[in-house]
This record gives sequence, structure tokens and C-alpha cells, in this order.
Amino acid sequence: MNTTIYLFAISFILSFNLAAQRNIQSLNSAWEFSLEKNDKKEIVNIPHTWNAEDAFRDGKEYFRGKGTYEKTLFAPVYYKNKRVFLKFEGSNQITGIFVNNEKIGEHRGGYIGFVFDISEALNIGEENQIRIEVDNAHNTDIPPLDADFNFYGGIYRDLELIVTEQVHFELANEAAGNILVKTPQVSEDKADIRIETKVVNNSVDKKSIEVSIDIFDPETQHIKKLSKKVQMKAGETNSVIFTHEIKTPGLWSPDTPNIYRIEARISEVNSEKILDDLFTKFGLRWFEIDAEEGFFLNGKPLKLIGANRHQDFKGLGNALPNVIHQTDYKTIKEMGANFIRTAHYPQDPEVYKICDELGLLVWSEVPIINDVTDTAAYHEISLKMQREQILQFFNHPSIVFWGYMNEIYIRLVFNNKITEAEKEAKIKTSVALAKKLENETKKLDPDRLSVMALHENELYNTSGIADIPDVIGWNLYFGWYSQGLENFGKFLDDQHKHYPDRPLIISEYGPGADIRIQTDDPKPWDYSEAYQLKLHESYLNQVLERDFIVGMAAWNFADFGSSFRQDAMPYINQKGLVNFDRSKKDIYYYYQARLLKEPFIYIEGANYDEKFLQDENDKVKINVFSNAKKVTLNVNDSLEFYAEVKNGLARFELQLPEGKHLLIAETEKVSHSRKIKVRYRSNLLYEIGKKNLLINVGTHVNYTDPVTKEIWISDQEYKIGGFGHVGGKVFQKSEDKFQGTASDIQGTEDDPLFQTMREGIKAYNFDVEKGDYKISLLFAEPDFNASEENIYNLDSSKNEKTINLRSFDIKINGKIVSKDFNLARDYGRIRAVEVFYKIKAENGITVEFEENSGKSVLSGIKLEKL
Ligand code: GCB
Repeated sequence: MNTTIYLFAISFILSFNLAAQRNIQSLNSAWEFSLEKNDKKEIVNIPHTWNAEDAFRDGKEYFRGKGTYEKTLFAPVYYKNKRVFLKFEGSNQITGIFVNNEKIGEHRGGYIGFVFDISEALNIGEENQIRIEVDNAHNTDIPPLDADFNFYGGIYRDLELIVTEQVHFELANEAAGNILVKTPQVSEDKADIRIETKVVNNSVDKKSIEVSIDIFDPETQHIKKLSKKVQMKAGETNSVIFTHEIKTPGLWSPDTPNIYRIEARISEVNSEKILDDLFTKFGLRWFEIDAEEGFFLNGKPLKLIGANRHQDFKGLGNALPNVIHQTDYKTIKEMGANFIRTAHYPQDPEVYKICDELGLLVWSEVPIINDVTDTAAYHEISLKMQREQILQFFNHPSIVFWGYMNEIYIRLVFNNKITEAEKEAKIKTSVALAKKLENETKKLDPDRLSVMALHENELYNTSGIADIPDVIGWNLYFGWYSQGLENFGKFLDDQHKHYPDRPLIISEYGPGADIRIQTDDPKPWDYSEAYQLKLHESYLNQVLERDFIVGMAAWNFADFGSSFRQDAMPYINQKGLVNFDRSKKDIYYYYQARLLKEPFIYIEGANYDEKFLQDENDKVKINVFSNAKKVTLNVNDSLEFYAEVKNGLARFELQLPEGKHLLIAETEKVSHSRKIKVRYRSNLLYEIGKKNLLINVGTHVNYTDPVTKEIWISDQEYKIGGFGHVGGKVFQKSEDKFQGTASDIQGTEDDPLFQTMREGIKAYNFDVEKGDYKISLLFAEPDFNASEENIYNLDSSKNEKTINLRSFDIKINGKIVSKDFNLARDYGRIRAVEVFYKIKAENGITVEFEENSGKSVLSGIKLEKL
């Protein structure tokens, strides 16, 4: 070694010793991974889950079991006489840690951080074998037992290796090493703060140490130094607590997300040597809640409006890089929201950090969902989860609610096999657990509000569980699982009347929406963007009319994976304001128009630019979202229209000729443009030859195939000279909700096209001119043995229909083209079937369906000229 390098190395070691004593590094890269179900080993990086694909391929059968992560860790000599920890931010759901085959410990629960001290098991100066076994199998003692989201297995958040001196701030505890900054009293004049640290002396000697705290204001100015000398016996852990008063604090709020910083340090008395250091951030604000007037932040009323958010993403499962957590919450903030619920579990530490920085108020909850187990183990782990979330995220000013329990009675309400006695026992254990959770929550944090989310059922009131937390959240799906948008407000008024002292918040609401599905005539369960707009507009209005409602959180910010769901996209809950890949649905822009303060304008229809009108007498509906009072709509630089904005919407109805049109919507401050294309249905038959005619049979919605870009237009009844169906009715799997069947249609990505159909159809006619044609017919056998009802569907009327083997003959222009056409027999149930026929037509086309047994069905029809 030459002298310069040698001197450099010495000075590096010295400075390393004097300064940053705590060494934190990620341990994410290159783990050898295998699943117990096969011997295949692969090298993976953390964040990692093994269910990113199979949860969307195998549905409920996605793999739930054990995955093993292994790597060697060389322990350099400088680890000697140090403490070495593994810090997990989250791993689902039982995590066992082994070092050189020795079991260090196990953590249960998949949504929170934990730390293990591995020092004693390490061989210094050697390679050590680290093995981490993670198991996401169903476990009746660990919440969540059941929920409408995927329980992706794996080490799906960052993993850190932390090296400290023998004297250090406690790390391996429920707080995962967090020191607590409490702010029991905050006003405009002053804030009392209390900093609680725990110091551990792992050495074999007694120690004289000094713990010091430096406080920095939001402008990063040092405002206070506090310090205490402590004598520590060998092996001892001491609490070291500081208090301080900050005068005229810089308050934290959504508009002024002021953040203070604390640096905590342990040093040897009478020595420069720093033994450990860490920092944390906090904010100063106060809040109250009132059952009549809602929420107040820093003395001012604030209606909480925002969304719930799940932590998964298309293609990644729950193993997200931090940047996606950050951009999600930025997107929520940019929507104009001030509130989020981290439904249904604590999220990545990055989430709370970004919410502090952006100024989003947070409801964070533990995943006790749908059902409970009446065992001491289940109760204890539920309480532990609540302690872990509170202690780990205590310092975040964004958090105002600690939640526990979501729709805890939903399973028992929908379980028709359960006896009355079992029901009573479930209720009893749920109430008992809720009381314990409430006490635990208040014991650790008396200054925040406790909250619980309920589904639309009186049992929460009659059982008394709704009286336990400070605030009640209602998950309400009027206009979706139960009927009538207006029943939403009625329900709220009724609850408020009966429980006038109970603050109420809307913790969930929203319909499924798929950007491939469009209509001007929206209906519940059609999955159209238009129905999503209709429901959200109505709910926003009904909440804003009621001061007593604390706030509302849309379900959900983004579409998310749910293995038992069969919506328009199988295995995805599509109630997002944005898609699973975070591309935006139009409803996102509607919220901007309702919530943003800065001037905003947006012409609806990002996924709906081709408009099919009846004829020249029909009108194109154009919605413009804006927060201005009125909007001007300029068409093709030649026509100008005006409309008043009501509830964030300016509605235009325009008579436009066929062809392309340029729309420019303007207010005094902002403008937005969009090109649309108008086509008349009355002309579609004449255009065959240039353009194929595609019809989405059995529904009022248009469907755009995202791959071919073809639009399957909504169905219509046949009239002479035109095209359309004769006879039959829209197929409904369940009387009042579904059109079609909500199923994963095999063999296609275009599920909605095949889910809707016309049953008992007699014929489909096209009054086309003479020529050679190709007619494609689309079918799916909709009857199947549904293994499970969707429990979120609040109507208990069951579909009693027996499964019949339907058979029909298909005739084209009087000639049988398929005899005894039997979908179930020849293709299987719930499978996309497409058959095309090439025919010569002399005088129009009639496709007839003659039933042999059961009813005929047709999902789609496409006509091409050859
Ligand atoms: C609920 C649940 C939520 C579901 C949602 C839905 O009430 O709390 O977890 O995802 O309904 O979409 O059905």
C-alpha cells in the first residue's frame, strides 16, 4: 500500500469511528429464492413477491405457502464488538430468520416493520448463511383472515442491515427502532413536545453516556439542544425522556406541511466519541372532531376528501419500489385531495413520509377485516399489530386516525350456515377485541382519533361495537351493491338522527369502472366510466350538503388485485379512480374540477372519442369538467357554445355532422382541447366494405378492444332498413344488478364483450345490399356453478336458475349453418367462442337462432364485406 492510500485509509477509519456510528445499508440485492412447492431456485431482488403473476392467472388458487430467501453475508472484522440488526419494513406474513441455521426469531403479521438482532449468531471474519423463511399460508390466528385483496407473499418492502455500537438506541422492539416525539399540546402560541428514547447498553461494562437531542425548525434552523447524562449498567435498557416548549410553532396543515426534525445522539461522557445517532421528523398541529360540525384542523373546519389506497401495482404485486409509493400519493394530492385511508393495513414507511411532506391527512389501520377468530392468539396479535403501527408511525403529523376493524361482521352476516349461537359468539369476541384495541390505541396515543369502518348493516349499532371508537366510518355502496344513489344521504341522515353524538365519515364508496366500456346512458353494474361519474358526482353532492359528515374517501384510488373477483377484468377490483397501471380514468379529472383551487378545465372522453349517434337529429353529449362558473366550447374554430358549470360539470349537447371535430373548452384562465369523431348509426350499413360493423349484443354500452382498437357498439332493436336484434332479452345473472355474467371468460381478454349477451334471441338482421359477407358470432355459456358469492353484494337474493344445457340451431338466410349448437357441450362453460360464416347475401342478412333446448344466447356479432 503506498503511503497516501494508507493515510487515507487511516483517516477514513478514524472519521468513521468518530462520526456516523450507525451504519445502515440495504440488503435487497441477489437473494437465492425458492418456493416450497418446487425446487426451482432463482436469484431475486427485494422488494419481492411470488404472487405478482399467479394471483392474476390462477385466481383464488394463487400460491399461499412458504418461500425461502438465502444469501451469504460476510461479517467483516469491524463487526466485532458491534451489534448487527436486520430491519424489515414488511414481509407477508410469518417471517422466520435463521443465521447459520440457528433460528433468531419469527415475526407474525404482514404489513409492518420489525427488527431482529443477529449479532450473537454471526461468525466474525467469515461468511454467514442467512436464511429467511416467509409463509403467506392462511393462518386462523393472524389477521387478515379474509379480505377483498390479495395476500401476496414475500419480503415485499426494503430490508436493511444496521450496525451499531454496543451502546445504541433500542432497535429490536415493536417500534422497530423509532423514538417517539409526542405533541400533547399544540396551539398557535406554543407547542409542548416530549421526546421518548430508549437506550440499550449491550456491553459487559457499565457506561457513562450522554443522550442529546437537537431540534431543527421547518427552515432547517437549529432551535434547541437538550441533553442528559445517564449511567448505564451492563445489559441495561433505559428510557431517556426530554420535554421542550416551542414558541409560535410553524403549524403543519395540507397547505403548509411544515416539518420539524430531531437528531438524537448518544456519546460517551467527556469524549468526542459518538456511539449512536438517528433522526426523526415530526409536525405540530392540533385537531378536533365534532358530530355536528365535522373535522377541525388547527381550529379551522376542514372537510376531509380523498381516497383509499391499496399498495399493489400492475405486474408487481405488492413489491413496489418507493418511487411508486411516492407518485401515488403525489397523484392523490394533485387530484385536490387532502385525505387518504391506507386501507386496509399500514403501508410502506415511505407512504407516511410523503403524506407528511405533501400535506395529506391519513387514516392508517390494522388489517382486522371481515371476520375474527375467538382465540387468545388472534386477539394478542391484533393488539400487537396496533401497537407496532402506532409506535412505528407515531411521529407523522399526517396521521390523525388510528383504525382497527373493517366490516368485521360481513362474513357472519352473509354466512347462512352459521348457527345463532355461533353468531352470538362471533359478535361477543368481536366486541371484546374492539374494546381491547380501543384501550390499547388510547393508551399509546390518547391524542389521535380511533376509527372503525362498517358495512351497511344495523348489527354494528345493535351489538354496541359502533359505540367503541371515537369516529365511525361507513363503507357505503348505494347505487352499486344496494340500490338507489339517493339512499346514501337518507342513510346518513338516519344514522345521524339516531346517533347524534357520533362523528361519521364515509370510509368507502364507488362503483366499478372499466375504460373500455362507454355509454351515454349509464346504469349500475355496467362498469362504464359514465356510471362512475354519475355515482361520484352524486356522493360528493350528498356529502357536501351535510356539514355533520366529517369527510369521504373514495374506494379506491387505483384498481387493485383481488383473486376472487370477477369484474369486467377478472381478478381486479375496478373501483379505482385510476387504473391498475395508474393511467387515469376520466373520474380522476372530475375530482380535480371539484377539489382544485387553481383554474381547471378538462373535456371528458379520453377513452371515448368516437361517438355513435342515431342520425343527424341526435345530439353528441360532451361533458366539460371545470371549477369555473361557466365554460365556452368552441367547435372547429367556427361555432361557440356556452354552459354554466354545476357541480364541476358543464354539459353540452351538440348536433354535429359526421366526421372529425376539434373541441376547445375554455374559461377565462385555462383551456383544453380534444378531437372527437362522430358517426351516425343510420349510415353504418352503407359503410360496410370500408368499415366493419361490430355490435356488443345484449348491452347498452360500447366496448373498445384495446388491442385492435375496434369498437363494438351497443346493441339495438331491428327496424326495417337497419340492423339489430329480434326477440329475447338482456341476459341477467342476478335480477337487479348484473347485465350479463361477471365471470372470468376463458380464452379472451375481452371479458366484457362476452359477459353481456341477449338470451332467447330469435334473430339478428342486417338490411344490407347484395354481396359476399363474413359474419362472426360471439358466444359464451354463462351458466356455471359459482363456487362463491361476492359477499360485498348486499342483496341476498340468490340466483336460483338451474343450469341447462342449451342447444340451438343457427340459420343464415333460412339455411342451417350450425345444427344443435351447444356451447357447454362443445366448448365448455364461461369460454369465449367465436364462429364465423362466409355467406352470399341476395337481399339482406337474417341470422336466426332456433332453440332445441334451453335458451339461445348471443354476445356479439360482426359483419364484414368480403
Ligand atoms: C368493501 C371493503 C373493501 C372492498 C370493497 C369492494 O366494503 O371494505 O375491502 O374492496 O368493499 O369493492 O367491494
